[in-house]
Parts: sequence; structure tokens; C-alpha cells
Amino acid sequence: MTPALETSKGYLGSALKQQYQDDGFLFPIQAVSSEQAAAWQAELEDVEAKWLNNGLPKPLNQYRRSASHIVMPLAAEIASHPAILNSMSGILGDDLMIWSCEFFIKEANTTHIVSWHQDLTYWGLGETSDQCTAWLALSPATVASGCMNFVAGSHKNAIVPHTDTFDENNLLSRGQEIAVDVDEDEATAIELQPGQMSLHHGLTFHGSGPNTSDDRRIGVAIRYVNPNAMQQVADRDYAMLVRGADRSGNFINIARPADYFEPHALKMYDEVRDDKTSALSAGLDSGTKMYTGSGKTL
Ligand SMILES: O=C(O)CCC(=O)C(=O)O
Repeated sequence: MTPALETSKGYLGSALKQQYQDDGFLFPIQAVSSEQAAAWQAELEDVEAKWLNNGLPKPLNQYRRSASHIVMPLAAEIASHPAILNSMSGILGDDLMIWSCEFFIKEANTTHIVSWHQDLTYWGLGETSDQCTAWLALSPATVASGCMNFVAGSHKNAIVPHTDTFDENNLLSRGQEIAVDVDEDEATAIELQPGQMSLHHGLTFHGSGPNTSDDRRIGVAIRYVNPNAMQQVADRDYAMLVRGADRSGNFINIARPADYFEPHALKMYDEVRDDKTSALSAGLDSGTKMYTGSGKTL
């Protein structure tokens, strides 16, 4: 395991900011203690036990995997944590909004993978640097458990062509895969201990392999934007202000949930999902199914 980078309460010094600009990612950052990560994992597992078969309008996995901060207080709490925001402010500035929060879970000994892709391909936000993802490990992310791999410097590309595979084994919604050669020998394995996180730019080439370990691999991918980011494909877009101010008004502001799956939050969730789906599905034949059940989501 790589030793954690030196930060002050998460704040990044100028050398680390430069490293992010050069490589398109940064890791490992000790965002919270391993005890805090374990407490969040326990809360997530309580939510799973309580809500899996509790009459939610959509499968629990969908809420967990896409825009969970709208309906799950745990997701909003994690994504608002000061140490994570302190790191993020070094990349995006003092005004920070959550665009999406997604629990990326690979169950023990399962074959699901994430193909090589660039996040920004289907977000409708263009090729902006006004976004960044923090990926926080709640359980160990190792090569054996299917940690992410990043290609340093690949964020200097534009959005490269992607092919839709719709492979059931792929956790991405379209099974989208970079259609140019990715030199996997050049990739860095992003191993993280519980409580550590990586940061990555939405143009960075990345993917992850199967979980061959006996433990669940649980990551929380938090997509942040600053208020300068702007939706260019869907009619509107949404974000939750978590630090500073929004002086641009490019996003409809979403309130932090007070409780799990409240009716007004579920309604807002559907609106957000419809708009995000229209950006994500741009270019698809009408009638193509974006949600195929098990693992897939936005
Ligand atoms: O969790 C993974 O393995 C992949 C996550 C990912 O692609 C992302 O956070 O952008």
C-alpha cells in the first residue's frame, strides 16, 4: 500500500495540487479514520437490511448507486464531510456542490468489472475541469478486491470515442468502453485502506477489475462540481451546495435529506433521474433500455 499523502485536515498543498493537474488523479488521502469508515459501512448495511424489501418505488440498488445524496442522509453526510471538502476545495475552489453520490459496491467473489472509460463522456457537462470525483473506500480497495486503475496524464485527452457494450457484467450503464488502445501497463492501481480516498478528473482513463476477495468492496464515488460547471445536453441539471455560495445558478439546488426515502425526496429523485438519463442516453436508439436490473445505473 502507498503511504497516505501529507495534507493538513485534508487541505492540499501546492505540490499536491500540481500533481493532480499533471496526473489527473491523486491518492491516497486519509479523509477519515478507519473507525469512521467502519461506522459508515455499518450504517449502510443497516439501510440495506431495512430497505431492501421495504416497498420502495425502485430497487434499493438504484437509489444506492445513483444520486443517493438526494434520498439517503448517509450519502449526504459522507459527501459533506469537512475533510473531503477541504481536499476538494484545492481542486475546484471554495464553492462546492455535490452533483452525484454513488455507492460502488462489488460483492465478495463476484465478476463485475468497470470497463476503461472517461466519466465525462455521458454527463452532458462537456470537457470541463470544474468537476472532480472523490472515491472514498469504506472497505479495502485492493488489486484483489477490484480497485480502480488510472492512467496518469490521460485527462489531457479530449473525450475519446467510447463503444457501448451493454455487457451485464459491466457496472456502467451503457457498458461504455474506450474505443482506443489503453496501455494497461501504464496504469496505476489505486489501492486504498478504509477511510482513504482518491481524487480523479472526469477525463482520466480508468476502470476496475472483479472482486476476487472474500470481503465486499465498498466505495463511495462523490462527484463534485463548482458553480461554473454547466449542463449542455439535458434541459436542466441539479446539485446540492455543500460549501460556499452558488453565484451562477446553473444548477437547481437540492435540499439535504432529513430522513431516508421521504416522499418529496423520492419525487425529486425521479425528476433528477429523468433529466440525467436524457443526458446519459443522448445518441442511443430510442427504446434502448438503460436500466437492466442488477447492477446498472446512471
Ligand atoms: O468503483 C469502481 O470500480 C469504478 C468507479 C468509477 O468508475 C468512478 O468512480 O468513476
